[in-house]
Amino acid sequence: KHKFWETQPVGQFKDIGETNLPEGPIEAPTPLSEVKQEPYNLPSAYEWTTCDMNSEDTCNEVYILLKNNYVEDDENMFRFNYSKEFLRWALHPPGYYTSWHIGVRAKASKKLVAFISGVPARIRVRDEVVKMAEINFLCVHKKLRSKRLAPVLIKEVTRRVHLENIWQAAYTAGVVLPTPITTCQYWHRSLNPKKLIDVGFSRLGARMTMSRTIKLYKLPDAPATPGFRKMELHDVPAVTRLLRNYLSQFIVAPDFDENDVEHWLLPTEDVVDSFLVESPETHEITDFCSFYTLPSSILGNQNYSTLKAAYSYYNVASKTPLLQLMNDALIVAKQKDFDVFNALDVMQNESFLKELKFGPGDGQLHYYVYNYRIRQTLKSSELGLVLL
Ligand code: MYA
Ligand code: JJ1
Repeated sequence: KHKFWETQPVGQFKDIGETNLPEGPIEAPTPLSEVKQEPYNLPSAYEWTTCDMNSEDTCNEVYILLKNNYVEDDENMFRFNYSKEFLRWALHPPGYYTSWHIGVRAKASKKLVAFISGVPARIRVRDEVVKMAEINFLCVHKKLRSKRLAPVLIKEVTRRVHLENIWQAAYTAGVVLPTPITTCQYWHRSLNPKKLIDVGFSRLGARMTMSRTIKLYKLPDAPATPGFRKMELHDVPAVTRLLRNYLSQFIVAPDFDENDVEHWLLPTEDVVDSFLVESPETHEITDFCSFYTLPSSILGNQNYSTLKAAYSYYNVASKTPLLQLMNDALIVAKQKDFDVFNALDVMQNESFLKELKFGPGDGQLHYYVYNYRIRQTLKSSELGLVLL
């Protein structure tokens, strides 16, 4: 059934329940001299290109490919529209490799027709920190689908990751592949219910009017927690301590150092927002919340072309109740004109989703690791990792 994935070092469906298999790498690393030195073959009309995202033109080509061909919901009403600034941020964390930003062009026109990317990350699985690649933005142009190009892209990024002596990877997908380490549910909190209903993102509930719905989702004008403010550069050490301590309770989570926190969590306009609570008395940093900006194109609506969505990222509540902290996150997201606030049921998110009027979406997100066996499927609340 999975002609490609059956050949790869990933958990296979037939092994589910085989609790005796050891946790850890499925295949041992090979000497670097044994890693294939040449790129995999593409159909003869296509060629490999390495995408330098610092180049305005290249970044624009990747942006346009994804804008027109990336992930849609199951009814093809919305398509992710990652901004250029977001893509540059997502692909340039500390220690990134330009060689892992891989495109395919049509030889004749030089048009970019496919893409896949990786970035390096240290991911902790129970008590082991594993160097991995996070694979994202796999995309094949709509006109080139179902020609088995995706396996070639995946093999090529695998080869280039191996050349850097890295042998594991983490990735997410909306489709079921062999085999998820966990499956997460998307939840949505309406901030602009009228627009969400007008574009078909949500529906008027039974026995609900528009004005009752607007009232239901109303939020205060300003955050409630004293000392709630935007994160700044000088907060990086304190946020790193808070976050490392918090993430230590999850079975799979990133091993963030200060450089990672500066890159991934320091606010970047229209890309990532982070807030914290600084105790007005002690000036201690006690709580933290963050979300990233990922708009979706609205396909075929007369009145609107973009849905502005915030996605919950990493949140830590050590003094403020998590419910109150996330309510403040909703308030600042509303102030910033987001239409919807999305979250997965990872970490402790279940504790606030229903009370803060999130509703379950029709999408799920499956998490995977490549070449690393995890003994049992995790609960989504045991996962401390959010990929973009
Ligand atoms: S997830 C986002 C993926 N992108 C989209 O959904 C955008 C819209 N769709 C497309 O662009 C195409 O439909 C894609 C497939 C490119 C997805 N992950 O070429 P094909 C398998 C992995 O004929 P197409 C993200 O970015 C499928 O099961 N495999 O199909 C993370 C089949 O294999 P098998 C997938 O539809 C990506 C084969 O591809 C996915 O033209 C992580 C068919 O190929 C998917 N999302 O193209 C990648 N969808 O027969 C893995 C389909 O075996 C990274 N397939 O079932 C692994 C780690 C690598 C690094 C390792 C380092 C050590
Ligand atoms: O956004 C999603 N679903 C929305 C829109 C559904 C439109 C019709 N299909 C949804 N809306 C309901 C909201 C409602 C608000 C009031 C309270 C009740 C709920 O459910 C879904 C997630 O739910 N998104 C997708 O399907 C996009 C793809 C998700 C897989 C992503 C794979 C990414 C790979 C990255 O590497």
